[in-house]
Amino acid sequence: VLLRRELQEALQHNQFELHYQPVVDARTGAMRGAEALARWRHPHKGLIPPAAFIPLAEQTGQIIPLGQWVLQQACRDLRQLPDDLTVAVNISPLQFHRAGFVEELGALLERHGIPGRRLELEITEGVLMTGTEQAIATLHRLRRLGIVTAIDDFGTGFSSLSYLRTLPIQKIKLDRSFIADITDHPQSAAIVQGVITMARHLQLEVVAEGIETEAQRRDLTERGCDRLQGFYFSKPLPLAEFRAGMAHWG
Ligand code: G
Ligand code: G
Ligand code: MN
Ligand code: NA
Repeated sequence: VLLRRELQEALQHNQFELHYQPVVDARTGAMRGAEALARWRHPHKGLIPPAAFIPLAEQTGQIIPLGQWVLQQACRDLRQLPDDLTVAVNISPLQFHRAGFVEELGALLERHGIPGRRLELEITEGVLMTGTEQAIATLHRLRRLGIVTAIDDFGTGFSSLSYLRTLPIQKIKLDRSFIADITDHPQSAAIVQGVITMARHLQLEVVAEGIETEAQRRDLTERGCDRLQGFYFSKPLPLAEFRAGMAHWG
């Protein structure tokens, strides 16, 4: 088991890395951005995926310094990426609701000379279940920095859809569980089509995650999905490999 102390040491000894997974334009296949995903390069256990340490970091509050490191590293990496490419970063509820979050982020962008439009934040529906008024204010302030906000894992939470009317968000990321059985289960296909249609009327961009096959790529494109992400295009890669692969993704 991973301990709080191990996580503390990992933060002190710089054992975290960001890997990047391309997000492509559904119609043209051209890469438009990437999602940054945290990895822990453990000295004995090898590469540890976020599912094994993010929940612990959230329980202990260590997600705050870890989240700050992630945002800082994303800004450093953005300087090595083309100006028209956006990077999406996952933000935990604790981070999002913390006082000073927007100010710190604004200062970070300024320090690195990164325009806000190059950064996207992925938040989960859970973020919106508490302190809605404050969440709306935070989203507006992020927007004023030019930052785009996406609802991640859309469709897996328990919150009401009514928040889509009131929240200043710009994107929906359809959870990969829907994509996985779209070709076998008409129910999943119906949900996906419903979300895409609704999003279009609300002028929200839709990203489908977990695209693994050509059939899924075609299906989601025909249904009007804007952006696609998944192993079919590429798994998440270390920055150097991601940059090397860029030419290939158009
Ligand atoms: O890369 P992988 O599919 O194993 O990621 C699993 C989950 O971990 C993702 O769904 C993502 O939400 C979460 N995750 C990855 N990187 C980060 C991060 O930097 N911060 C937070 N809060 N969550 C992350
Ligand atoms: O929860 P979130 O959507 O932020 O996390 C994305 C996670 O999904 C990453 O951990 C990444 O490794 C994983 N992932 C990305 N593409 C695919 C895919 O095509 N199939 C599956 N099963 N997982 C994927
Ligand atoms: Mn995500
Ligand atoms: Na997701």
